[in-house]
Amino acid sequence: RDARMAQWRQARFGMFIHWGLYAVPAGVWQGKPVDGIGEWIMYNAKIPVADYKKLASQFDPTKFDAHAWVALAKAAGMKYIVITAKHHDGFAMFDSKANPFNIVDATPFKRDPLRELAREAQKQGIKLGFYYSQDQDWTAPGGAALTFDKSHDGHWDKAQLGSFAEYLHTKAIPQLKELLTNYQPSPAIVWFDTPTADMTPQLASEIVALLNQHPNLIWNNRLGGGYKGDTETPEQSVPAQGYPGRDWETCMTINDTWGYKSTDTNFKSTQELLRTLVDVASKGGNLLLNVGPDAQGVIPAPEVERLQAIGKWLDVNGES
Ligand code: FUL
Repeated sequence: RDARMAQWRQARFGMFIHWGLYAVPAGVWQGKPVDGIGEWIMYNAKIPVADYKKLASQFDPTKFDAHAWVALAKAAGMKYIVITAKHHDGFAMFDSKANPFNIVDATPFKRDPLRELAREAQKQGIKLGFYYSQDQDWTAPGGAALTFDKSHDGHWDKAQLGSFAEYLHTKAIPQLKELLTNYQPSPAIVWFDTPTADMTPQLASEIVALLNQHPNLIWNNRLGGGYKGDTETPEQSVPAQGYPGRDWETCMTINDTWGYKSTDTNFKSTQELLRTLVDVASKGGNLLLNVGPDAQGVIPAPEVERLQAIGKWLDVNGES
């Protein structure tokens, strides 16, 4: 475990990328701003599955440039990147044979950004990991939807109903296999998210069996089914004492959203971000700082500026 974690522990600073179909509505649905984080728009506006799926035909991020994204991460002093391969909306940002709701089959763009990023990450010498929403999936029958209110099970469209085990066996596990085997190099990290009670120890163990075929793989504590994974994942905060005896990574947004939202301009200052980075590093953790590219494939300029400024500061004051 120590050998596997050594590089991750030294990394200190990584780039989180939340990029998906939600960048198309960008926080606005039917002309009205929707409260909450951008990548949750389908849930918060209770968008019917069929309507949400139609967004794919409008998603053509021709300004996406894997070289530029990786170069930006490097310029910021980041040592790894974790990108959303599939978020809770169920849309795969990669070439998937397991399910047609993906960027290659369902959009005019037709390219696989994860493949392009994997190639660039290798060229530029930086690690790449994939975020995968294994439990919530709002467009696949049987996929979970978090319940914040106990009077219903979280779903809002009949098309979402089905067996969770079947969803796992026909979509999530096959797609995880694709992510673990179709990319060169294979991902360094799988970042799971929002486990619900649907993920029983038995079902989770099927995923763990798959993960165990990749002995160098690092995965976080959000799989569910009682598994603790390799890393703790405090969100939007730095734990006062760190996590003695555990590896940990604070993930944080630069503004208030993970996925692009046109109306969110509440950007933290470079100074505040640097303080957070130093705070995290001094307590032995990593900082996974998020960017939210838009529907053209462009990382918002205020985010780029801050990352470049952080990199300049690290060049003068950092360790490496
Ligand atoms: C959360 C998710 O629900 C958010 O959308 C985001 O991906 C964050 C990093 O994890 O719990």
